[in-house]
Amino acid sequence: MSGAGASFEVNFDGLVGPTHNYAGLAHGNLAAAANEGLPANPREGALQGLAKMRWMLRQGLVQGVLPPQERPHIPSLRRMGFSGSDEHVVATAARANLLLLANVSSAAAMWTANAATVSPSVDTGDGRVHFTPANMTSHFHRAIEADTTKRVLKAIFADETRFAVHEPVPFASFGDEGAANHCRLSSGHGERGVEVFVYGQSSFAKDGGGRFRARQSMEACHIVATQHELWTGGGALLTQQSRAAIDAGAFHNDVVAVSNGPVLMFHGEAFAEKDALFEGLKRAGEARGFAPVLLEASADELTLDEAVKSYLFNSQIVTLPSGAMVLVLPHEVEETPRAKAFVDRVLASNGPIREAHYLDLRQSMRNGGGPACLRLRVVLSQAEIASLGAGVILDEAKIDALEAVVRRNYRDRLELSDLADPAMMRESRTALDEIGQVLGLGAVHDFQRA
Ligand code: SUG
Repeated sequence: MSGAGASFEVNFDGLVGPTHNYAGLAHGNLAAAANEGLPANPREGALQGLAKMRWMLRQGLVQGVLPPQERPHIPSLRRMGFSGSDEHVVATAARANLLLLANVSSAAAMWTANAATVSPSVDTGDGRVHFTPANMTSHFHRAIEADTTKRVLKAIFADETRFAVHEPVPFASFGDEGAANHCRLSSGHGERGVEVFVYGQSSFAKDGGGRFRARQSMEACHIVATQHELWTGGGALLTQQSRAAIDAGAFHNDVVAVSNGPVLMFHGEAFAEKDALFEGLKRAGEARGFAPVLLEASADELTLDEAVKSYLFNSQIVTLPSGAMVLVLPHEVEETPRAKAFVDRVLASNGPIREAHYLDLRQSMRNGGGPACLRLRVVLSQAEIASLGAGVILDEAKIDALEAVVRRNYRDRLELSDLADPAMMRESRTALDEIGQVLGLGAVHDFQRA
């Protein structure tokens, strides 16, 4: 909460979907590639995510949730020419190409850091909270998220006097992966901030030039910053991810950097032009009354490989009601001695981060999704929270109800071949209907609107 007029950072975590599986679909994502073909446990994944949400709630934070999406995504298969009953569509797609069915069955919408880029009302030209749903055009299994994401955001942030939910960035070549490549620094959540957009490369670059392709385009960053009306007063900075980071498996910048308030915690090799970024942050901070707190892990202290393996920087830094900050990290950091040593050094340094909390998110982590991937940050004033169009802000009873839905409807083992089971589609729809009822969401999924 900031001093001037209560504002809250609300984390909207994505609920893991009933079809969570390991199909190895994501390029440049080392965990997803390494775990391809492993049986998944969607029930455990969803319960791990809900335990994280409950922990946040119990710290006195405002915690939200976004629903899973309809998977398998029948409308995508129909657009490809599959026809007949929904069951027939799934069966014929499975016979034609099981990998295609895996793509339209991915539960990847759970990583809501890729749902949208969000600019709080204090930062924007028209004083509304702006959202641009990510187009996710780098991967087919993720590009099919954008339409439903937009619908869900419009249902929740429905009041157009307070919220602007834009169209996703147009033109597939301008890849936009949302808040995973966006940091915001400010003195407090409710104070005007500087928004840092981190791109992999320009869509017009002649040469991709590396092991993995960059997912976030420079042009998409420009478009989002422009439609969010951030440029006035230097409210946005664009900076490039280093090629070394992308090639080490940092497919999103949130694998190597995380911010909160005036703090930026990052790996020394995360950015292509670190000094220029620091200079820009310093100037922006001077104009906004804060000095950036830069917490850097040097390459000597921790290699990029260790950073990617442990997911140290895919942690959340949250400000408790007391004003102290807590690092929320995956267990894998505790199990990586040099990553843990960095955390201990940060805690001992007497800076703003006072505590570390380690969580078990292994189901999501095996697909390259740590604590930070699972949440979309939305800074909201009390009045903005009061105006939300659905019951997506959690309390203990809602978490209990969501856990019950998961226990009732989610499988505890899922392999690729199970996706062809027509019962899977029906179970998934029942779960989504029940989740929608708990959250008062209305008909946001295609199957509910038919
Ligand atoms: O896009 N994994 C996701 C992980 C996204 C993590 N998000 C952030 N870093 N914010 C991705 O790479 C794997 C799904 C599969 O392979 O089945 C996947 O899509």
